[in-house]
Amino acid sequence: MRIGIIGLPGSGKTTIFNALTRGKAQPGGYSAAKSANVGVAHVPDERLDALTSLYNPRKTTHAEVTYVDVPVVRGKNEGDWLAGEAVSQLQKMDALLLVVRSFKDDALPHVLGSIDWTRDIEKACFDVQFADISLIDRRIERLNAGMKPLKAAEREQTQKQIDTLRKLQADLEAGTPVRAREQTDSDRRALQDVFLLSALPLLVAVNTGEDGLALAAAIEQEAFTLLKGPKTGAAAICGKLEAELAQMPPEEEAEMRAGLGAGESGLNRMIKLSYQVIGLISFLTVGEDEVRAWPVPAGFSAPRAAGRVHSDIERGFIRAEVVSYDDLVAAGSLAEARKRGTLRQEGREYVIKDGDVVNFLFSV
Ligand SMILES: Nc1nc2c(ncn2[C@@H]2O[C@H](COP(=O)(O)OP(=O)(O)OP(=O)(O)O)[C@@H](O)[C@H]2O)c(=O)[nH]1
Ligand SMILES: [Mg+2]
Repeated sequence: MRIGIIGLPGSGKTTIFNALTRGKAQPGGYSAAKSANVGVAHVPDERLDALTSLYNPRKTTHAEVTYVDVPVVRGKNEGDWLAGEAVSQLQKMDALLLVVRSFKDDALPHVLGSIDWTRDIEKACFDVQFADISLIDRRIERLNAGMKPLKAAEREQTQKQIDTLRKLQADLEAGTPVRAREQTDSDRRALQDVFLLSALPLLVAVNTGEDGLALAAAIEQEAFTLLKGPKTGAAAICGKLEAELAQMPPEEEAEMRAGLGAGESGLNRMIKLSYQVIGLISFLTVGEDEVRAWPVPAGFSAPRAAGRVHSDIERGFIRAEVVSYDDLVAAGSLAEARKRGTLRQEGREYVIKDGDVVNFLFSV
């Protein structure tokens, strides 16, 4: 799970990257970094905290999300930022995180001359869709070039693919990102080997100054309305403050947060959203050694989920003992849950749900 961070030059991408991953990448100076910054964030999960108190394990392991801070291109125009190498790096991501600037700082001029984060969202979406239109053009050129030696039936297939791509392109030109479409089978086939950026889930981090803290809910609502569509999400994050908090020892950080009087941080909301828009859920395992959250795509069967723990467990899968997190906490232990009948035996067909506490039985 890799999420690519994008946004206009100077919007605060590297600052937010540092906040999300507790990283120490150098912000400022127009993409000081020549290569991408890559870092990992732990997905906050209150259930893990509660299970850790219950089991007192040697180790607690959170699910993780990887963030990639892709350096933007400085083009001829101030607004050019998405081109060439940046596009090919982003094509490998599972989702995009767009950072837009809403903090005010007279010492740092905005590349478009004024602070207007909703305009920046619209511009970025336009630029992403424009990049996709070019990617489709190139794909169609290549398909056309390869037509000649094909047999009639193959040629017809390729022509169908080109027609579908043209349709996608027309929609992009009309402002509809690929993610907002109901995808047909022929869409899926045509998209298989052209990785379009607007097909990826899109998150927006509105980078506010400290005065944005009180407005977070309103900002998020406004961003949400603007994005509409499925596979999108938004959080207001005070980038600079969060990047500083991320460098503090945990106790000091907690004290500072309490002092600020804010509820859950935008940062936590963003990490959770990142996890959700990619379509991941967590199942949990417990024990004296380790309490752990395991990320799996929604819809995974029990044996496939078991394969994430170890391939042997998938191969030798017998059954899974499953209790929901709530039922386990209510019972206080697996043994008590078993007595109460809330611990169930599930077979190969069982679809793992978010918050399932699972013990796999297997033999190899
Ligand atoms: N006052 C204030 N300054 C910020 C905030 N977030 C970022 N900055 C500053 O804005 C400048 C640009 O931030 P970066 O994080 O480097 O932005 P970026 O998007 O990575 O920039 P490029 O990689 O050059 O495109 C830096 O000087 C940051 O310290 C904020 O919330 N408040
Ligand atoms: Mg940067």
